[in-house]
Amino acid sequence: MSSKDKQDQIDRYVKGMNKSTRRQQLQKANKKMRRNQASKKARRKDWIPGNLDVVDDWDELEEWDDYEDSERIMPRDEGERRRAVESVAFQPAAKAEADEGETAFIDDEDTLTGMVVEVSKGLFRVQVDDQTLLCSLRGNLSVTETGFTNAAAVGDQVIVRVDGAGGGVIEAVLPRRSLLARPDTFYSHLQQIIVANVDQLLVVSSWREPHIWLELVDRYLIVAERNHIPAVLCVNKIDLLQDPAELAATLRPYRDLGYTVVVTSTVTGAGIEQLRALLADQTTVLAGLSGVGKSSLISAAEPGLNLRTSHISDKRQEGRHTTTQATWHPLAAGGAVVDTPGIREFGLSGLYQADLIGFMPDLEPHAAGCRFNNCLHMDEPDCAVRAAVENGQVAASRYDSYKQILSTLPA
Ligand SMILES: Nc1nc2c(ncn2[C@@H]2O[C@H](COP(=O)(O)OP(=O)(O)OP(=O)(O)O)[C@@H](O)[C@H]2O)c(=O)[nH]1
Ligand SMILES: [Zn+2]
Repeated sequence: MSSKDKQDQIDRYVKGMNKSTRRQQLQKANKKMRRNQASKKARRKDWIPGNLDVVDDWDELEEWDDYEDSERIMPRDEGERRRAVESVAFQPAAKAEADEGETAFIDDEDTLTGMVVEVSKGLFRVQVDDQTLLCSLRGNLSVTETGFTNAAAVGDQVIVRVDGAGGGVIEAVLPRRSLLARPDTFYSHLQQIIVANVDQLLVVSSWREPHIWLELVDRYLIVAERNHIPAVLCVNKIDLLQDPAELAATLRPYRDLGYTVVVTSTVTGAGIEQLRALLADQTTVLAGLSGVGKSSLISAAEPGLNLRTSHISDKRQEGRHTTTQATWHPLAAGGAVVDTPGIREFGLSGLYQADLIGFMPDLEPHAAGCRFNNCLHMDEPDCAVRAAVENGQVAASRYDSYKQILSTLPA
């Protein structure tokens, strides 16, 4: 059965249920998903995304009743979140009501659930418990319907059919709770997934050497906003700080926006404990200019972890210098850090000038007061955003970033 047929079947079943039964089943499914943290033998009845925190607020579910109308304006991952819970909650029952004789998609004992930790040259390294399997992708694992050019990425939870010789085939990719994607280089209407199931983006700067570059910080925050991923700011090399008031003023707009800011030094050890706590049990993608101290910070927070050398050793892997989109580094306390070279370049592709302000939540509310609907908040008369900067409601540094970033975007 195609995934669309499966979804249709679920939709039909859901429509026939009353609200409270439906709600109960959704709650049960969510509990089941939370319980099912560890990887283990995958049976069809266990087809549950591991640590998928699909719904935080169950009251939101009431609003899902109208999803058919709202789905068109829902971000892709919202729709995906909804379908993930629904498929766990309703699929077995919907299936039972449908054609009894239909055979299950995956129902044998040779499959395992695991997580993709490396993608290279069309092959996937999948972590299953404490071993890694080198896997290929099932030939007909379709990417055409998904809007993505790759079927699986680092961080994806997958179902693997083992071949008994240390390898396997990825049979299915489980629903994602979030992802970091960029427009594909060749098919710009499609997205390429860089990392799946990301919990947070850690934006690392150094206070000096190199000097903190706020435009880049703001670019990363926009990347996080566009991907609906929370961001945490880390300002490193704080041992080089001379004027604490300058630091406080620089970071104030971010604290006001509600971002967690951690100030660190790998020389004095300042902030490392706080950083370690922020990383624990989270999948964190690292972003930051070369030389700001990402490697040093991660080694300080997790002794023994070296970002620049892969943790994976396997004699079948040819060479260490294969280019990968993302490298996965598990943490002893749970969670992982993911290093993604090139995040800066791809971050804002596909963004147009008029959309930019929508990803800067401190500037955006003021735009409603501009005289012109199509105001880009540069030199237009009666611009309320510029007025907000002049009267101190919006930080000048954030507006400077806005102008600089705007000048790099297509109209
Ligand atoms: N003064 C000072 N220097 C630091 C600190 N953290 C790292 N460094 C130095 O900064 C330089 C760059 O550190 P790395 O950890 O390699 O930086 P990175 O961000 O991983 O750089 P790339 O690997 O190029 O992305 C090294 O010489 C470190 O010793 C710090 O807190 N204070
Ligand atoms: Zn304006």
